[in-house]
Amino acid sequence: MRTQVAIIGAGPAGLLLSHLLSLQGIDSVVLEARDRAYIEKRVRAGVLEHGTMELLRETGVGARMDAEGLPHDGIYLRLDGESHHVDFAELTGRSIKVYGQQEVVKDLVARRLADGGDVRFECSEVALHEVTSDRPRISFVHNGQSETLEADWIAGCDGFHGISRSHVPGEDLQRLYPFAWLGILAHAAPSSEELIYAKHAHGFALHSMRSPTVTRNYLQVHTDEDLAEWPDERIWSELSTRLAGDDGFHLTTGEIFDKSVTPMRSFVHEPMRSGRLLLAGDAAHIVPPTGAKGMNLAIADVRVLSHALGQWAATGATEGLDAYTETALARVWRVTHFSWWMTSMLHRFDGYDPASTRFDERVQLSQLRYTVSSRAAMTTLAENYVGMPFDTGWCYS
Ligand code: RFL
Ligand code: PHB
Repeated sequence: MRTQVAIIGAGPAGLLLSHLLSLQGIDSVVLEARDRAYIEKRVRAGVLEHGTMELLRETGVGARMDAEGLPHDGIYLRLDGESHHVDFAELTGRSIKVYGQQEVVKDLVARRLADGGDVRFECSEVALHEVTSDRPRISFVHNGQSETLEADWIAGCDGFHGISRSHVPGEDLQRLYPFAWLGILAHAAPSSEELIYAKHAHGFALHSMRSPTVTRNYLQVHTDEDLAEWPDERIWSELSTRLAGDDGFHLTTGEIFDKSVTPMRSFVHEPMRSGRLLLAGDAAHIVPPTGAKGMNLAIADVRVLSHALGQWAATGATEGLDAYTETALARVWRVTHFSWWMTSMLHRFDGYDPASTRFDERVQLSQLRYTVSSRAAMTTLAENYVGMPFDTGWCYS
């Protein structure tokens, strides 16, 4: 079996790459380890940047997002109960949308299959061969049969725990954080029009949503937190305490139908290419979720990659592919800094040295007070949150 671009992983990165390639007449095959129902139910990101929305719309996969996604013009930052609105629309002229990652995945799978795309679920024993030669291959097992897929290029879109990154020699740069997020989904109406990012003496909390009847909330917890110690009443009580505000905020509760603990990490692998293997999305980098950036960054990578592959398919030129690592990493590091900054500003850090911990708390508080009181600082937050534009050298347009 042969294709132009073999794609490993049917997450947002792999599926969107396959779609963007097909719009340029480039053939691809997507190999996914899980089944379709699993990837369409996996609960993860919820916030789409301005540029992500535009890209989905421009390429014909934004209709349901526009009909069902929740438009947001800003966020609230809460500082021990004191509320501050960051008005994205006024500060940047741009906004965001709350639309679950699994909905984006559903829309992309439906479109690939409607267009006759080749997406193979439940592939096992996926292995890469000779990625630095002109004839890279992937071997895998599908429906009990051993198969080989030859390609001109391989896109490793297989997430943080995938196999592709190990075939790209280079450097892992990372920062671990001494806390995790306990996330819940509940049948309860959102208690605020906008997302609330709260810094509280007990730790960080985030109030988000998925629809007019479903809320998504997060609590900062220890990295080794045992979910069994978090019965529903304790979660609601802790959320109410940390999210409480001076604006009469009242947290609506309801049945919790999903609970998980996610460790926090910043990670970048450099470079993002070896020979004919190109990494995109979480396969190459991850950010802590405080800036709502991971899926948006995965999408930004494949936007660059699809243009580079389009140039190669049309003319045989590899300038775009040769520049892929450098072009993609410029945005990766901007987003990595922003996510680290939001995380550092809003979480409780318990250090070993009490004097240093108190020092860090004062600096953190000063940073947060400056951010909510200076228009310049608030604009910095806003323009990064809605996403840096693609037309100013971040990406080919
Ligand atoms: P994915 O989504 O992990 O997809 C990778 C796919 O590859 C498959 N796979 C393999 N397939 C074949 N062979 C193998 N050997 C394979 N190994 C793995 C996997 O089954 C999977 O289907 O990576 P991708 O496409 O790069 O997308 C990245 C995003 O999923 C991720 O960055 C976001 O979810 C991060 N994130 C957020 N991002 C945002 O932009 N906004 C947010 O609001 C946001 N909130 C979050 C988040 C992530 C969270 N968690 C759970 C990590 C909130 C949370 C709690
Ligand atoms: C979410 O709704 O899941 C969400 C929102 C904002 C974040 C992270 C996650 O920063």
